[in-house]
Amino acid sequence: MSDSGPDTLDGRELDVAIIGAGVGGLYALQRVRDQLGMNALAIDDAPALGGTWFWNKYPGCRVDTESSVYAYSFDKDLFVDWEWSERYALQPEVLAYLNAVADKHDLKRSIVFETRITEATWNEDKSRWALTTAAGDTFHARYLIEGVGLLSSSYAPEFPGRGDFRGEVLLASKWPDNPPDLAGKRVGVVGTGSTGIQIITALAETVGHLYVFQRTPQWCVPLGVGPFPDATRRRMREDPEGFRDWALNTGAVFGFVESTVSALDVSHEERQRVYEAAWQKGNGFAFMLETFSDIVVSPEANQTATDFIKGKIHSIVNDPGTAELLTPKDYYAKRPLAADGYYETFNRDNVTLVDVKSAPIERFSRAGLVTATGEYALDTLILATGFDAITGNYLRIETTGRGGLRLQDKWKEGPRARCGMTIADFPNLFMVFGPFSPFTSQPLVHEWQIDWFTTLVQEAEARGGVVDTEQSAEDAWVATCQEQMAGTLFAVTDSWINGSNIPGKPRASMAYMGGMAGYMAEMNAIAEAGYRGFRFG
Ligand code: NA7
Repeated sequence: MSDSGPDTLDGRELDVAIIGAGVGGLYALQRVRDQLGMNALAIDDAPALGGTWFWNKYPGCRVDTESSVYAYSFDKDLFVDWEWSERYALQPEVLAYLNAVADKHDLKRSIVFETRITEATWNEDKSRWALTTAAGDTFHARYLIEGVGLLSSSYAPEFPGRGDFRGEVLLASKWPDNPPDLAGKRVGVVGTGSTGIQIITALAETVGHLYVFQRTPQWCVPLGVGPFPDATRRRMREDPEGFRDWALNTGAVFGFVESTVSALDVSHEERQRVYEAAWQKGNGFAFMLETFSDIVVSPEANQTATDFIKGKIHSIVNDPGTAELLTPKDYYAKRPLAADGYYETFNRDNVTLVDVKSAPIERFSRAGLVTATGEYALDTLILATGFDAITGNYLRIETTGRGGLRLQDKWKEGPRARCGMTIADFPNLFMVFGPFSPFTSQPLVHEWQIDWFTTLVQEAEARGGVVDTEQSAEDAWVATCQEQMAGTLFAVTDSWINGSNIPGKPRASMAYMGGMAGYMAEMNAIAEAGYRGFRFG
């Protein structure tokens, strides 16, 4: 338990319990404790705050969303005065920012660290949640906010023979505080998603030899790392609220305005010009969404983008066989990747691309990793194998709502929730960026959702102290999201977005694809209609 948080949770009666002290949990705490004057605590199993930014401190870890929109706006002074040094902040800078927010608002005294919530049970008679920790403490809260993270429940495949391996195995998403010095070592990386490509580009120059174990290649563009742009800083300082409102109304809130032009409505030359400019500028989300409007919905438009990136791969990578292995065969419709110099890395003599699609990883050996066709001697193996995304951390808490309904049963075939925030039959429970939230970057949207559902909490306080979601309203929200997702190529392209990265996980639609402006309009309409689809009392 932290020095600054309370000594014990056992027996405590709270207005609000917040699970998680990451980007979502921290603002939720400030909002309910300081703005609404409620008795609240946040609980996190990490020894310090930051959530995903606490755990993910692997080499090269940085945001690949513009830093300008990777911040809270509720504290206008910090929003404009925080001096982001880079356009895409490195992990230590993001963590420093979150600590600065927490220090300024004295949040740490209300956070209980190194404590895992294992059970949450709704008590119908007392209209409150009973929460149990891994240590066996029980406490109660009238409202429960879960800021448990979209991409925080780590996934690591279990290759047989782990005990035989004499080297070290590191999980990127649980990077140790005192990592081994990898300079000059033989290092393997399994996984070539957003995490893997950051590690690969960060380590290639310093390690002795890097083995990249790639199962499925992904389309990758440069990121365009550089200093924080002065023009953006000026815009934020001149009109912070205007900047925030602009960002929230840009579509997916990544710091640029989404295109409204079809890739198929312009000439081949114009397309190449637009793609080349986007490549030079960098940023995966921008390459996917700022260039043309239909890359993620039209197979033909998608192919214009993939033809361009394919051309880049083959012009950059010297060995044609390696270039071919690095070229994806599926749509450009996963969470887009961006890293400077990624493809160039494979021209280095000390980097070997190992295709583990055609020759899967079989087991560890004493010396390293064994695939169907060979053994690779390693000092260190890094697993960048992703997350049980979106639903994973909710389902790790044994959660029981009205009438003994278990969340684990309700979500057996995939999540069911309304507005990305509430779940029918789980009263007074609010998720920060839960399933069926908008497909956007996160901090500003977390803040927006927290403001919205805590205003609903105030409404509940005035109307009996309990609010639940009507089943029909939840069904309608899920149906809308399913319909939106079915119109995109994300639905048919394997990735964590639809759950297909985790063996045995049901493939499902889990996001609202109508853009942040559409989402805000729907949420505002619900509130203005007296919280249509919610039951009070
Ligand atoms: P991702 O994007 O889910 O990538 C995980 C990678 O790990 C991907 O290349 C997987 O290959 C690979 N993987 C997983 N299991 C295996 C096995 N058994 N063998 C070989 N390769 C494997 O996770 P990230 O952490 O990179 O990124 C997730 C999000 O975190 C990201 O979007 C950011 O927003 C933060 P596959 O494609 O499944 O063949």
